[in-house]
This record gives sequence, C-alpha cells and structure tokens, in this order.
Amino acid sequence: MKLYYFPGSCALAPHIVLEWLGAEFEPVRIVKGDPEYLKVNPLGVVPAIEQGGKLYTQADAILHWLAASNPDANLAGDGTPDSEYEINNWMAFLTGDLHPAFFPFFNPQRYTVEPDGIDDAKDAGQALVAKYFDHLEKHLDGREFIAGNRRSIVDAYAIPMLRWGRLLTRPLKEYPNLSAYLERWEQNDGVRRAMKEQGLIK
Ligand SMILES: N[C@@H](CCC(=O)N[C@@H](CS)C(=O)NCC(=O)O)C(=O)O
Repeated sequence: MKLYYFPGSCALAPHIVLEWLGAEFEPVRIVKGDPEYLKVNPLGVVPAIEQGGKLYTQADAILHWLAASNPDANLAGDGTPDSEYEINNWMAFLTGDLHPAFFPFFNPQRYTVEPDGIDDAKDAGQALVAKYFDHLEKHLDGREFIAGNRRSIVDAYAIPMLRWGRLLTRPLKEYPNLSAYLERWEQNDGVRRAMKEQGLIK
C-alpha cells in the first residue's frame, strides 16, 4: 500500500488512521504539480492510496474505506443509523465546509481574476473558516471527541485542519477548546508517528 501525501496536508488524516491501525504502508511524498504524480492521480491532489492496482481517492471515502476494512478498530459508526449519521454529518462538515473554506487562503489566485484581489480572497476564506471554527469550538465544549464518545476517523480528519488554523490571522489559540483538543491529539502516539513521518516534528 502506498499513501501519497504532501506534508501537513489533509493526507495527514489517512496517515494517522493507518498508524492507528498499525498498517503496513509506504508514505510517498509528492510535490504539488509534479507531472509524474498526475499520471497516478489526474486531479493532482492528495490524499491518494494505491493498493492492489487500484487508486483510492477523496479523503472522506478513503477514511470510511479504512474504517470499514478494519471494523475491530471501531473508527466509524457502530452500525446504528444514528451513529452512522453522526459520523457522516461531521465528515460532511469537515470535508465539505471547513476544508474548502481554507482553499482561498492557500490558493487565493484560484478565487479572483483581479491582480490585486489576492488579499481579499484570503480574507474571505479566513472569515468562512472563523464561522466554522466557532461552530466546532462550541461543539467541543466539554467533549473529548468530535463524534460520539470515542476516537474516530472524524478526529483524524480534524487534526490537519486545526493545525492549519495556527497560520490564520485569527489563530487557533483564540479558540480554547480547539487548541486544547489539538494539543491533546498531538500527544497521541499514532498522530506523532504520522507527523514525524511527514517531517512535521522531529
Ligand atoms: N476533495 C478532495 C480534496 C483534496 C485536496 O484538495 N487536497 C489538497 C491538500 S489538503 C491538495 O492536494 N491540494 C493541491 C491542489 O489543490 O493543487 C479530498 O477530500 O480528498
């Protein structure tokens, strides 16, 4: 199994899950825009996992696939409609709302045709991130995990997003619950192994 990633990206989420699972895999670091990688994944984005001649893409789908392939690890719902709903609800929020809100911050040139519109695009993205961070901040009040009462693929996915929060003009430390949550997870063995393999910590 190969996991394609670039450091600190949303590919950190499946990387963390693979560490939690104790899976055997090869992390493959790619450079954005590398034409060789476009031959693997024509969309040019990470994460992607190659296994058995098949390419798995889309973080949400990959994370659900990993959880479903390893049911004993209990990383998704417990099979009841409500627990599946809760996992899917938070995955949709993180992958469909929060992650895209960062797009104009990281790639503002894709969101404006005005040469002097870059800062505006970045600011607009940050305003949207703040809205979603406020929502998650309230949700995490008194909670250890985002979905249910045990760790799940949702927590793995939240970790890279919250790390990006440290780069914002209104940085993560202004959200006490989010900061404490991330700091807790950054002490987790599997999370540390994944961050180390991506060169994010020593
Ligand atoms: N819908 C995709 C989005 C993946 C995505 O945008 N990944 C970012 C890294 S976090 C990326 O590869 N960006 C490179 C680019 O947009 O060129 C998913 O959820 O997997």
